[in-house]
Amino acid sequence: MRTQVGIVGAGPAGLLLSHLLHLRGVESVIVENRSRDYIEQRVRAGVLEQGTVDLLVESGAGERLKREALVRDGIELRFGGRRHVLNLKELSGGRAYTIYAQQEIVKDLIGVRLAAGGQMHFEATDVGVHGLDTTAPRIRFRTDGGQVELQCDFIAGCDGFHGISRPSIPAGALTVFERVYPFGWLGILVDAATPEQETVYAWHERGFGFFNRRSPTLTRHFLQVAPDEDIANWPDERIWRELRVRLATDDGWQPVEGPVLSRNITEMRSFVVEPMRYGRLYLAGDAAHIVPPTGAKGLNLAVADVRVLAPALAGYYASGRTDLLDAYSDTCLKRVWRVEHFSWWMTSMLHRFPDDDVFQRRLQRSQLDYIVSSRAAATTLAENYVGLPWTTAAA
Ligand code: RFL
Repeated sequence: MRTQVGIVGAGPAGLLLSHLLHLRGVESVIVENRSRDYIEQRVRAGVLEQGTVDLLVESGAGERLKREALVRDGIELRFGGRRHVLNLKELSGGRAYTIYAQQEIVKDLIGVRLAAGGQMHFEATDVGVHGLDTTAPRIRFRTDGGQVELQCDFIAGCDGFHGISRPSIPAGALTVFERVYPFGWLGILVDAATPEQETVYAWHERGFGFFNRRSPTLTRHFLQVAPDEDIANWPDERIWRELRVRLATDDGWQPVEGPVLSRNITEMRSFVVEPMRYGRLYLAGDAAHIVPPTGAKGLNLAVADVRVLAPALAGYYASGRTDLLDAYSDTCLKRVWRVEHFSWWMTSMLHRFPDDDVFQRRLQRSQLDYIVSSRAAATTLAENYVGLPWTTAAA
């Protein structure tokens, strides 16, 4: 089997890359180790930057998103019993953010790929990448039909943080930058709509709390918990009780309760590898970098990577140029580090750290007070949250 670009992983990065390459006349094959059903149900991100939405719509993958997504102008910072709404759209000169679940993007992208005759192998096992430093890299995997060797010109490693692409690069060829946070997030998806329009971020002595409306009928809540917390210790009643305490307002806010449709605990990590390339393997999305979800950036960054990679690969096929491919890693890393900083900053400001003393808590409160009282400080948060403009034109 042969293709131009072999893609490992059918998450947002791999699927969107395949779609953008197709629009530019470049052929690709996706190899995914989970079932289609599994990846179409996996609950993860929900907050999309303006640029992510624009790219999905312009590329023809945003029809349902345009109809169903919730466009939001502001967020609320909640602390000291008070609500502080920041109008991000006004602060950022007209850019908004959009709520549309990651699994819906995955469904939409699989739909457009299948409609265009795209090749995707789900439930592949023993996936491996080989010959990365040659001009003939290969993806080997096993399907129901037996062992397959996919010969490629290039491989895109879009297989997330736990995938096989990054670990296939020889030790010493990559530099790793990492920070693991001493807490996790317990997330629930609830079958009930909250009246609040804004995404709410709460600072509280007992730890961080969050919720936003995911759709006209669903709400997503997060609570900071210990990193090794056992989810069995969190029956519904305890979750609701904790949300009531951490998100309490002087005017008597109460969560809108409903059946809990899913629950999980996520670790919190910042992680970057440099460079995002080895030979003919290009890493994109969570395979190359992770941010704690406080800034709502991981999926957006995955989209930003493939927005650079697709035209770089297409430029190679159109005219043999390699300068865009050579610049890929440096181009992406500029945005990656901006987003790493923003995500670390939001996380540090809003969470309770085990070794925090009273001094540290006062500093956090001062920072929050400053954001909700200074237009300059609020603008910094706003323009990062809705997403800084792309700095490179898509060639
Ligand atoms: P993904 O989505 O992990 O997709 C990787 C795909 O590769 C497959 N795979 C393999 N395939 C073949 N062979 C192997 N050996 C393989 N190993 C893995 C996997 O099955 C999967 O299908 O990576 P990608 O495409 O880079 O996308 C990244 C995003 O998924 C991630 O950054 C976001 O979910 C992060 N995130 C958020 N990002 C946002 O932009 N906005 C948000 O509001 C937001 N909220 C969140 C989040 C992540 C969270 N968790 C669960 C980590 C909230 C949470 C709680």
